[in-house]
Amino acid sequence: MAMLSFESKYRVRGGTLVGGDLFDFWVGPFYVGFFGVTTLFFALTGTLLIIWGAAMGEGLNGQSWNLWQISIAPPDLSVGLGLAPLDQGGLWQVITVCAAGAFISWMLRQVEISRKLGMGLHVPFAYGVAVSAYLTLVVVRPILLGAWGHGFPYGILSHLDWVSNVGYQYLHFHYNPAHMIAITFFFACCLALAMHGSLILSVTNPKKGEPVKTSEHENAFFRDTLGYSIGAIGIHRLGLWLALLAVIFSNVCILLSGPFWTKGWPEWWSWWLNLPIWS
Ligand code: UQ1
Repeated sequence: MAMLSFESKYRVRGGTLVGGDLFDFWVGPFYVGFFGVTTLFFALTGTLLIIWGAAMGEGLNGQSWNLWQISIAPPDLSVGLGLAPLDQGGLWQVITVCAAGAFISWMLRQVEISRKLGMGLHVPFAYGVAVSAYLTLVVVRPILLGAWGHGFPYGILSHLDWVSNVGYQYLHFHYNPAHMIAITFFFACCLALAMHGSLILSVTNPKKGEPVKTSEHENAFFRDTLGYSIGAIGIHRLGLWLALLAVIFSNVCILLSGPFWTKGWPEWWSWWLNLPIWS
């Protein structure tokens, strides 16, 4: 693949965490590195195992090769935190190791590339928060509950069923306070991106013949509308935190459900009715 003229300037040696110079090279546009190799290994192995599981007829209703119904289920709750035979949830366990291995390898490859370029580690950090959501669901919460069977099944429809079932187990999941906060951050994140995206496109799209507008225009617009401008770097800090907090509170909301609260979430709010001020 052709290299862009400026690319060679950034193809510098070093910054690796593992392997020294051994994997410090590119294949076409892609940086390899030790963690590029491990990402590829785990991702390929995990994917092939899912396909193998589908071929073994692990799907819902015993159907395989129906894309919607293909599902690799975790072991029965009775297995606890032990290892299960491959056809009884063991495959799910191996695939989970592959997925975690691939996600963490990808993050560490981002760290190596950031170090190579002398950048901050914000990208791997943000990506790591996304990975934490997966690990919370299939590793941390199952361990706290004492069984791998609490993880979600790997299938398009089956994982939706899992979300629905776990939700109804707590009667009305929207009463989960951490769920409420997470949703608030998700919505605020969408609002911030819509405001920022529209603002940037508006200043870079002036009337014909006029020059592109400046950051002064951006500040002036929001000072005129809201009385406040958060600034060019500020909006990116805000956006990143809104996104990260959405995921972090999602982790909290599902970790509370089961390990720390087993009743319906609507009942949690009885602390309000039980306040002594009402008597
Ligand atoms: C903003 O104030 C700002 O600074 C000029 C931006 O930078 C380009 C923005 O994108 C947005 C959306 C705002 C407005 C945001 C708030 C929180 C007032």
